[in-house]
Amino acid sequence: MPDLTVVKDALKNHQIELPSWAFGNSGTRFKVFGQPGVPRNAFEKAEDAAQVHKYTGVAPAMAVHIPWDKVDDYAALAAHAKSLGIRIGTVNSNVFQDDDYKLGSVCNPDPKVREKALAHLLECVDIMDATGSRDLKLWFADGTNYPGQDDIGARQDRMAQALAAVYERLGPGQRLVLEYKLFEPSFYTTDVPDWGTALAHCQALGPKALVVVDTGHHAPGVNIEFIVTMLLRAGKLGGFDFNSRFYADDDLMVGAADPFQLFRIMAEVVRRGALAPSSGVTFMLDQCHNIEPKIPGEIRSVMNVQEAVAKALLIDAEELAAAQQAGDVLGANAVLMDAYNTDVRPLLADLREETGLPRDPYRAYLASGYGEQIITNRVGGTAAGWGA
Ligand code: RM4
Ligand code: MN
Repeated sequence: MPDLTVVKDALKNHQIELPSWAFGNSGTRFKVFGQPGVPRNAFEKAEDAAQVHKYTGVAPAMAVHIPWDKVDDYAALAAHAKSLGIRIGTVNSNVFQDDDYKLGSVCNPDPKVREKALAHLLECVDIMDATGSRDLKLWFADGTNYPGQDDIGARQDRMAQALAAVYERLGPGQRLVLEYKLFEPSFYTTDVPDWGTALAHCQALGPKALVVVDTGHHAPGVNIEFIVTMLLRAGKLGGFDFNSRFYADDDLMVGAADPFQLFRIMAEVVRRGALAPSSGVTFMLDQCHNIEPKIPGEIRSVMNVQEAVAKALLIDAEELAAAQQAGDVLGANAVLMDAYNTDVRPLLADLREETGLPRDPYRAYLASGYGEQIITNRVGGTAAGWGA
């Protein structure tokens, strides 16, 4: 049995980063169902994120998305977050919502468009300087829809050039993290479709370039924990964008579709000592709450991650190694399944109580009245949303 004090300490130190966009209105290309009380700007999003941290104690950072979270004074935003007991985390760039990007951003055949996209990425690094953020997250919608539409290799050269310029601009302690996604919005080629492509670019750049695994960005059946292991072995896992997918890039709550997959991923993370913040792996959520209430949706997601982490920490590593060495196929599998089938909710509730947190963050938040308060207070202005 793993030492319970070690398990509890690991759980206490584990941190989960929240996406600002999860607090704003979002939807599908069919309809955005607006909700009352949603934040109208990045400052109010930080207030909502702070609520999630208040009740869970493990979510002290909020990632921002530029320009969705554009403000006049980023240092003031960081100070506001600090006053609420959280910090501004990863800065996510957006080079996919401008008419100029119809044929791509940094891979666009037109050098003027490439310059514009690069200028935005560099502006994001300026923002990191002001907010004290470590990571710039890059996700590109770049790709083509038809064979022959553009030169596949030339697009890779343009990508490499832009990445190198961003890399050059990074300050000490700053990193770029590159996200891949197999398809959408382009359907014939995507310029960074998989972890191999992302890794190849990051390896060419150097130690401050790492790969992000968004759990929703894979084809059905892909063994994500294998990818995680490969990236950890290479020292190139920058972080996660957690969510659940039933079909494609659904951005549904992490742990909803396949909690067992989440456990298997976390088992590899724990196995390779990458859980602690000092490992440099960011555990971020990348979700949209289209029909469910947003703050409770984030709290539930944080709890789902914690449950997977707790189960992963409960794997008896010694027993597992012994079974593996002995070639005991079923015995090794049983060690894993014993941990997965443990009900860790009482353990997590006890741990929260010990650290002065409510045993059930979800219910405690609902009972707090904050949800009703924001509906009353946030009248007027334009609700923030990603404009689907
Ligand atoms: C992308 C990707 C990015 C996110 C955008 C909104 O599919 O997952 O991480 O910033 O969506
Ligand atoms: Mn993502």
